Amino acid sequence: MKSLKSLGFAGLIATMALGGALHAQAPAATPATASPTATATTPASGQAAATATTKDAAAPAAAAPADSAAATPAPAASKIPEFYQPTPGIGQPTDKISLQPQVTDLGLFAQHFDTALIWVITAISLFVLLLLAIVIVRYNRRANPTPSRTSHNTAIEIVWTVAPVLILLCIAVPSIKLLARQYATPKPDLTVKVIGHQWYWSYQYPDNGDFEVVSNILTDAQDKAKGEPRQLGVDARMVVPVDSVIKIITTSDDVIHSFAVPAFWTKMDAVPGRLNETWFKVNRPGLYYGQCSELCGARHGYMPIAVEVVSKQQFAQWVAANGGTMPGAAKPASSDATANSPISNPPAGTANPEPGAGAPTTATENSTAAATPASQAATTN
Ligand SMILES: [Cu+2]
Repeated sequence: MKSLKSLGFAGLIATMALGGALHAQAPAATPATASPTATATTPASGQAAATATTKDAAAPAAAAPADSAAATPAPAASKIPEFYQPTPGIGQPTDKISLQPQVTDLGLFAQHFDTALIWVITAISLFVLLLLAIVIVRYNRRANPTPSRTSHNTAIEIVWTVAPVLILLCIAVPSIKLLARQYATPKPDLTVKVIGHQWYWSYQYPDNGDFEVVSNILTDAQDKAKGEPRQLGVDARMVVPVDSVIKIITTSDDVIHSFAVPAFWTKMDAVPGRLNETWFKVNRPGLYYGQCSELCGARHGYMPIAVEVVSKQQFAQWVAANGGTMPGAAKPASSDATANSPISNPPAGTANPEPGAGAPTTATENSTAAATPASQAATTN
C-alpha cells in the first residue's frame, strides 16, 4: 500500500479499473449470502401459499387421504432418527452483515479471502477519497487560476497501468484457486444424488443401496413445535457423515433449481437432463440449512434444505433406519431386480414413511407435493 501513495493521480485510474474487476469477482465471493437474502425477501407466509395451491391442486388429494387414513394405519414417522437440534447462528441466517460461519475448509478459505477483499476495497476507496479531496481543495479555480498544460507523462502512465495489473493479479490468484478447489472433487467417501422438484428435494444414496429420501418443508406450526427456524425445517433431512468427502450430484425433475448450503460454501444448479457435480467436507457435526437458490416457480421460497452432519456410527444407524446398507455390508435380498438400477427410481414411499411424503411417486407428483404441507397440517393437528 505504501507504494500506492506515490502514484498520485495514477491511483484514480487504477481504482476505476479495479472497481470493474472486483465486480467481476463478486459471483465467486457471494454464494453464501444468497440464501439469507432469499429468506429475508420471502415475507409471504408459507401458509398462505400452501392454501392457495391447495385450492386448485389438492382438492382430490385431500379427499383421498381422508378415506385411506382410516383403512391403513399411518406409518411410524419417528422411526427415522434425527440427531441434532438447530444451533442459533450456525448453519442458518444470522442478523449480522457477514457470511454465515463456515464449517468446511473451503468455506473458511473463502471467508478469509472475503475478509481480505473487504480490506483491499476499503483501502482503495479511502485512497480515492483522499485524492478527490486534494483535487477539490488544491486545484479549484480560485486556488489554481492557471492550470498546468501537461498532457503526457510516460512514467506516470506506466505506473497507473502496471499498478492495477499487479493488484488484480494478487486478487486473481486466490480467487482462481478457490474456484478450482470448488470444482475439483477429491476422492469421495460418499455420493449423494440431489434431485430438485417443484417444490421439494429428494436425496438418493447410491452407495448405500440406492434408497431415496423425500424432503418437504414443514408448516410454520411444525417448525415452532420442533424448534426449527421458520421455513427452513423439513420432514426428512439429508444426512451425511462428518469429516468425509461428500460428492454431490445434482439434477432436476422439472425446472432449474439450485442446491445451496451457505455454511458449506456449496451451491450448484440442478438442471433437468444434466448431472452437475460439487462436493463438501464438513468439519463439525450439526444441522445446517440451505435453500433452493434458483427461481423455480411459485413455491421456490418453500423448498428448504436441511443437512444433518453426524458421526459415522450415527450415519450407519440412519442408513439402516431408511432400509439402506453400508458399503461392504451384505445387501438385503431385493424382490425387484431393477430396484438398484441407476435408471429406475427407488420406491420413495418406503424410504420416507412421513404421511404425504410418498405422494411424489404418483403421476400427479407436482400438485400433490405442493399441497403436502397443507394436508399435513390438516391431518396431524
Ligand atoms: Cu427450486
